[in-house]
Amino acid sequence: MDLKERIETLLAQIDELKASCASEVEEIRIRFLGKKGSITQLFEEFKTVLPEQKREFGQVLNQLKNRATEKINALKEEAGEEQQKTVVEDHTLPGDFFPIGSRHPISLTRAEILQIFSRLGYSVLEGPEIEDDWHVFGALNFPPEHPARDMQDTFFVSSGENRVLLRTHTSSVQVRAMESMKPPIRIVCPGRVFRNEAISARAHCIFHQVEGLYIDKGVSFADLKQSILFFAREMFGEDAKIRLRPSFFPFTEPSAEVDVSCNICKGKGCNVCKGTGWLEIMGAGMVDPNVLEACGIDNTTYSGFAFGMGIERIAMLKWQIKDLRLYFENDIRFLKQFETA
Ligand code: 2NL
Repeated sequence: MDLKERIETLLAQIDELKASCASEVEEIRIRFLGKKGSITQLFEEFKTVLPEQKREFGQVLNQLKNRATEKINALKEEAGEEQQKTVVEDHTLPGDFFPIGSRHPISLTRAEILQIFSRLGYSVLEGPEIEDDWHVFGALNFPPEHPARDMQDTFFVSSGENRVLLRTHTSSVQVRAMESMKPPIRIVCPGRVFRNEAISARAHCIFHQVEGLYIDKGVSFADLKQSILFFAREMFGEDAKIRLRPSFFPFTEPSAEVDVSCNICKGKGCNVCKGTGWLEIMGAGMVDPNVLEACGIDNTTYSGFAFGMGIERIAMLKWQIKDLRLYFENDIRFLKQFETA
């Protein structure tokens, strides 16, 4: 084929070119105009053309190059538009995924506890985390030398006559309620509490409590037992049983430690209940008459019961969480497991 024929063949090829994406256009450009491209090669060969023919061939060669460049630019533009169209118009593409997070096991458990007691007619009451000696210890029948008042257990904000401290239990909220309300009083008090303890798998210096208080005429220990049994069945399933062991708290008399039957081995004994078939869930008792008096409630007319539980502990039993520190680390792999809880 002579030069003229080859130029004509290339011109026909260029008119027919099609491309569906930008990378195909680039391939075409390399094939024709790249360093070793067919048009580039013709320019090499043009150097050997006889001087009298140079004028004629030079013109057609330049025309060929311009046609190729125009065509490639047009294809480029088309491919770009095509790509944009896809993005704008394809409504079947999946949307962007936004992670919505999940509620923390402590808030889930807190909400469930409060919900159960609200069905028994309890109101939810919150109070200050920073307290005075009276509301945390004095009104609750703690003797002046009680070890819980010690520096080792309590965080103090200030010392001296009217020392200010972080509450070690939410009983302080119940003391405030008794001081300001007339019986009947039926409240649950959730909140953060603070103890000066070394952090480990089983202890933390900040944890969460729900305390409950019921004061009226003729409230008895039988009422306490039935209310706690109702709670245990709602929280751990209708087969749940409870067991009360004698205990001591300065603010209740008599006092008890409450166990629930192990919901993992159904009471047979496993490593969670350490072979006993029982798990401790709370402390409880009849409000000490000294506490009622200190809070301005007539202890000859009224009686009441109170109880207190750690939310971390209830959540541990519910989901077999083995280490308290998991609650505070906010490791997304731990938190994600409660997405549907
Ligand atoms: C526990 C034990 C308990 C109370 C808390 C209480 C509050 C008032 C009066 C009397 Cl104002 N008692 N609270 C009673 C018994 C036990 O908590 O082990 N908590 C985690």
